[in-house]
Amino acid sequence: MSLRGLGTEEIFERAVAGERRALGRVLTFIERAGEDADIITELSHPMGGQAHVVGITGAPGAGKSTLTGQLTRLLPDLGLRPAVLAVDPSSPLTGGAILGDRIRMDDMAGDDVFIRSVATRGHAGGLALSIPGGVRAFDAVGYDPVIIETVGVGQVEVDVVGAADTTVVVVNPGWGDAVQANKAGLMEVADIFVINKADRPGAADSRRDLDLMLDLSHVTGQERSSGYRPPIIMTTATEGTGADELWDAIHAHRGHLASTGELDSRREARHHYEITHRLEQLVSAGIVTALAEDDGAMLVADVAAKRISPSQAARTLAKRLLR
Ligand SMILES: Nc1nc2c(ncn2[C@@H]2O[C@H](COP(=O)(O)OP(=O)(O)O)[C@@H](O)[C@H]2O)c(=O)[nH]1
Ligand SMILES: [Mg+2]
Repeated sequence: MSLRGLGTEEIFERAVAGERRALGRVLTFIERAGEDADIITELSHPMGGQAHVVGITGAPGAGKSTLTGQLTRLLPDLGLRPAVLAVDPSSPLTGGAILGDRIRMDDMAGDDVFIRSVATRGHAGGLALSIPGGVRAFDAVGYDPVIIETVGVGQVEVDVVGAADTTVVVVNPGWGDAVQANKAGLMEVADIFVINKADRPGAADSRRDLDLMLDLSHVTGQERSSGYRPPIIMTTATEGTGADELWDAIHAHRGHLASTGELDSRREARHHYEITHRLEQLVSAGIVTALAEDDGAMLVADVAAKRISPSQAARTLAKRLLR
């Protein structure tokens, strides 16, 4: 059925009713970050909070997409409806290649699975807002779990994926990978480690190295406080080996979160994070406006003429902004 002529609310309702094309449109609204996105946020927020949000991160080529593909193949058999938000720096704005090549994509186009590729370039609202928005939409529509796949580079990506309920860090055989992950701040956010490409030489060594790293105090803060130690799962994603074990570990982590009350605190952190970014956006927009207005321009002239200092000008504008 066509969506033409429908309002944002109606499109959202159709998405909730299970219309895939409507959900696709809802996700586009969120990415464009306009008025429609705000309406979707209002509608979807009260309905969310059900889905288990799983972040999967790691270097490009580590096998995140292949592994995610295996999970989406596995989960419907367990009665689950997984959705994937793949944050893909190589993807064009139109969301071209999803999870690698077309064959794999078609393979997974079942009704119980929804996969969305989000390009990082030309992103109006910024990933810091569109990822939580996309997760909320999937959640409201009844997908569970919601998997976020991101390359673990850049602060926003680490923040977003670290704010998932469960964060999976994927590395490959070879010590260098674990060191890179550590540098990128991924060790601290990992709830589960995956050594993918376990079919390659050195997988057992990597496991031992990772274990040693986990023994180091700076990454075991979490363990000390709650008795949880991130497990290390070996996978060969191209063959599907280990995907079921990974899901078991994700599921077990969810149980741990629920029993310790950490699920609530993680979600609180997520809200905190999103509110912060929304606030930053509002304030930035306010700054642009304030400076463009007449008295803003006058303050700039005053600074140029040395009647006031730049900090005085900024304080004056801040007072007006926060009024
Ligand atoms: N040998 C081997 N290759 C793999 C494995 N998993 C993924 N690959 C290959 O690694 C490449 C990158 O995989 P991809 O899932 O796109 O990685 P991503 O960038 O982390 O999403 C692809 O050519 C995959 O076929 C694995 O377990 N073993
Ligand atoms: Mg990928």
